[in-house]
Amino acid sequence: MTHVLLEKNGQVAIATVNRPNALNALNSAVLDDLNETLDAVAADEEIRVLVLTGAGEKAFVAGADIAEMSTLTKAEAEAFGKKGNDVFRKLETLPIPVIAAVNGYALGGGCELCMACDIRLCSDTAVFGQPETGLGITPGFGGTQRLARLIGAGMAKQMIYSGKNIKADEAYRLGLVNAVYPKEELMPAAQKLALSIASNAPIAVRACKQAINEGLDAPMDEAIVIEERLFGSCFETEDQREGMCAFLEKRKHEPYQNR
Ligand code: DAK
Repeated sequence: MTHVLLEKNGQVAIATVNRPNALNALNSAVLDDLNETLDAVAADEEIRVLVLTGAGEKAFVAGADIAEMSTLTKAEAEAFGKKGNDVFRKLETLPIPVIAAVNGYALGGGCELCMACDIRLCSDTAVFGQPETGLGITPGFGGTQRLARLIGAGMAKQMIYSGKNIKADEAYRLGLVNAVYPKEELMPAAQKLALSIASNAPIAVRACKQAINEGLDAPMDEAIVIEERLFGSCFETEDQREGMCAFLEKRKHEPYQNR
């Protein structure tokens, strides 16, 4: 895989979209490599948190590849949209948390990519936007759905209809990102957060991700049942027993074993 680099530091892995000459634009080859990377991460039981970022100085991901898209037929465009949506959905439902470290432009498919992650941190140089209507198309990798869920329909419609980009401070104000850092502090901050998540019980973290994701799409009466089921699934695990015994015995818990 050349278009996505995967680096593993113990329980935290960093995946870097690596096509800096095209500002990491997503073509079919990048989507294929991202798909393979996610499969590899999901299969590696040691990895507890994934950080996703972009190569180079300017961009997280500057969108789907406009050159590749420009000549697509309707049928090919639908297939391309499905390919991207399948990969983004795999990312969104990966059984571990994913932190997007948005280190520059996150436009179109790039904004959509970071929205499929659990948590977004960004550099003060980051720029977000859904410029598709200016290109004669709609967002195609989930932008019309995830942006409205994250920042509300009113602001999502304004961003998508106008195609206007927003800077990091505005993205923070809207709740699109959780925090903004000076460029050089972004990756250390993402890794620090990743380590703190990785130190918690993986079965519980995974259950929380599933409960939040599935519950958001369900009516409250059903959502609360999803939570009850996942809450129950943590019990009788080694990590639940150790976590609670450690509290009662007033000691620090042993490292969690994912069992
Ligand atoms: N696609 C292809 N190449 C791109 C690119 C992109 N999205 N963004 C940048 N590049 C390439 C540039 O063409 C340039 O290549 P060379 O000319 O050097 O060969 C190189 O990256 C450096 O870019 P610039 O020279 O333009 O760099 P600047 O710093 O001057 O400008 C910029 C940076 C980010 C403001 C500018 O590159 C830009 O505006 N880029 C396009 C941003 C954009 O519009 N992104 C949204 C793309 S549309 C769907 C599926 C998916 C989608 C929609 C529908 N279905 C199937 C339904 C998704 C759509 C999108 O993401």
